[in-house]
Amino acid sequence: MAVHEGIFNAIIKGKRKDVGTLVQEQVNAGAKPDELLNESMIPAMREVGERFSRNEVYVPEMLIAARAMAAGLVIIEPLLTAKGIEPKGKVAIGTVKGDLHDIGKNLVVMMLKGAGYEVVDLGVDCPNEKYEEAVKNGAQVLLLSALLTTTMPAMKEVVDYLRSKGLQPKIIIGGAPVTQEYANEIGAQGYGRDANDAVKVVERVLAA
Ligand code: B1M
Repeated sequence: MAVHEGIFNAIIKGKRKDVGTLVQEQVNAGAKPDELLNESMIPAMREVGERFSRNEVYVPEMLIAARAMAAGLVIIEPLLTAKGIEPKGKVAIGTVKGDLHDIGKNLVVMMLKGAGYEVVDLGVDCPNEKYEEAVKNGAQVLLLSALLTTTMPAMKEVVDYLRSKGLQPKIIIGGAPVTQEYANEIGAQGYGRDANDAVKVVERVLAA
């Protein structure tokens, strides 16, 4: 499937109702939800970011676009997540302290649920103690998301904090500015390039 121009443009313009209607129409017409997501919706958010970098749009427009994206995700999510099967494992995910971006994290949640994992969503701006609690409540893998270069150091803080408490969960990091090199540097067990990759990395670290 090629980019659906209507959905792409409606997200960029922040037309929440139109996004909901168009995504539902496409789903009803038999479009694959993952193709709508990867070929029209995610590229629209990327385009918003590029326009922000060029000072063509500002924070309010980014926020409105994010809300419009969310209106489409509500329709896509139940189609991508598996239900009624025994979980493969328990994982927890949060966007790190100081960071409010949650669209990427929410996609990772969706893909992990779809792959059969029990997922505890710790939300955004997540303090170290919340990660600690999740591990104490049985999360085998912790996933940390960061979208800002300024919040990447909070990932290292989580790793150091948990080690200082004697906890050794497997930790996977991800988000636009994050790299495999950074994961190695802070002692995380894995790096997920995108939401699909995050699932593969969870599988790999759990099997190790
Ligand atoms: Co912000 N923002 N933002 N923003 N925002 C970016 C990230 C930015 C790149 C825009 C730009 O300059 N071009 C820039 C960061 C620059 C940098 O640090 N390198 C930026 C900035 C500067 C800011 C503010 C500082 C702006 C300001 O106030 N002056 C501010 C910070 C607020 C804060 O967090 N404390 C801010 C605010 C916001 C909004 C609140 C307005 C809104 C977020 C709303 C929300 O999330 N609910 C927003 C948005 C929408 C964006 C852009 C436009 C879109 C982000 C997004 O949702 N992308 C973004 C530009 C861009 O990304 N190109 C931008 C779509 C999403 C699907 O992709 O999140 O990358 P992404 O997730 C991907 C992968 O990264 C990966 O999987 C996903 C895809 O499959 N992934 C993981 C993510 N987490 C993962 C975890 C994993 C594995 C994979 O395992 C652990």
